[in-house]
Amino acid sequence: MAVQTNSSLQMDMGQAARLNITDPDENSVTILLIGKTGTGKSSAANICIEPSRSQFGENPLICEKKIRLLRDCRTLAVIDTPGLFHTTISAEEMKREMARCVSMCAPGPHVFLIVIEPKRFSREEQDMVEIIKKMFGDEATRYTMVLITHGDEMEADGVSAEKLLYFNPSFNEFVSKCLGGYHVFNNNECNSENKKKQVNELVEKIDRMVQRNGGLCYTNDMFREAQRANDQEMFQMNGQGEPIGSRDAAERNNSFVRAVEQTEAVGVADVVKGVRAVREAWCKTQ
Ligand SMILES: Nc1nc2c(ncn2[C@@H]2O[C@H](COP(=O)(O)OP(=O)(O)OP(=O)(O)O)[C@@H](O)[C@H]2O)c(=O)[nH]1
Ligand SMILES: [Mg+2]
Repeated sequence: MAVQTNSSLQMDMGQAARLNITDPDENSVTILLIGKTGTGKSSAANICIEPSRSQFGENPLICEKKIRLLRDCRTLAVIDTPGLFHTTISAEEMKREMARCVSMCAPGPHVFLIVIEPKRFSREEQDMVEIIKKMFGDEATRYTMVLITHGDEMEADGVSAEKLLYFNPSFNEFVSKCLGGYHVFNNNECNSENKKKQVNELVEKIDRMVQRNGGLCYTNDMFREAQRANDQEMFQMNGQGEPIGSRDAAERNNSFVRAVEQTEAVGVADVVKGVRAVREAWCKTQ
């Protein structure tokens, strides 16, 4: 039975139990997609997850997580986030969604996949690595990778990623800060074999990066704390696989989520400050 919780965590509960997804570190790959509005995060998430009934991106203002099985029997968990610098979401809503996103990633993501539409690469994106550091801690940069979308348009224009890196020094500088390198996606790809190929290649690159990082996902105390809310939600399902209001209880008992609620509202344009405030408030509770 597929379950939709109020945090948009969707999965097949029977399958999840069989796959032992509560031990995500060894048996799964967790991708956190992050980036500016409209860069292709949800489209890329859909390619990764091979949507059947439901799709990422129906509500662009919430974090969503979906899980699928990889060919080597590991699970691939994909977390899509609202666009940073979104103008229609309030700072409070953004903070809550980022807290949910952290909780969905627990014990931590294997990759912070920064999604870039090359034609719209801007100053804001150049700062993205700093944003990730402020949100998740300095070490997180070792787990960052750039996902360049609109590979179809690049191909039509005869522009390769290598050319972009060669002719655009600020893009080059940005990519070199992401220690996992880059990968190109054509989210408009219709051929299912080609879709699978680009996902398999992405997962291979993530695996190589994780190996370089000692074979573990990125985690820190913040992610571990957030996992408690997630675990409580998972365990407190009723017999039909439906949550029993447990998310609320888990959130009330979770210092990370409480910290989110205690931070002061910030301007919508300054999402970074908002998420940083969440982190600092959480640190004070420790
Ligand atoms: N041609 C082409 N169009 C793409 C590609 N990826 C995304 N798009 C288009 O770009 C638009 C935005 O894509 P989304 O996947 O919704 O972007 P997003 O980052 O999830 O947007 P927000 O959730 O609003 O932040 C859509 O019209 C997509 O069809 C791509 O690789 N090639
Ligand atoms: Mg989206």
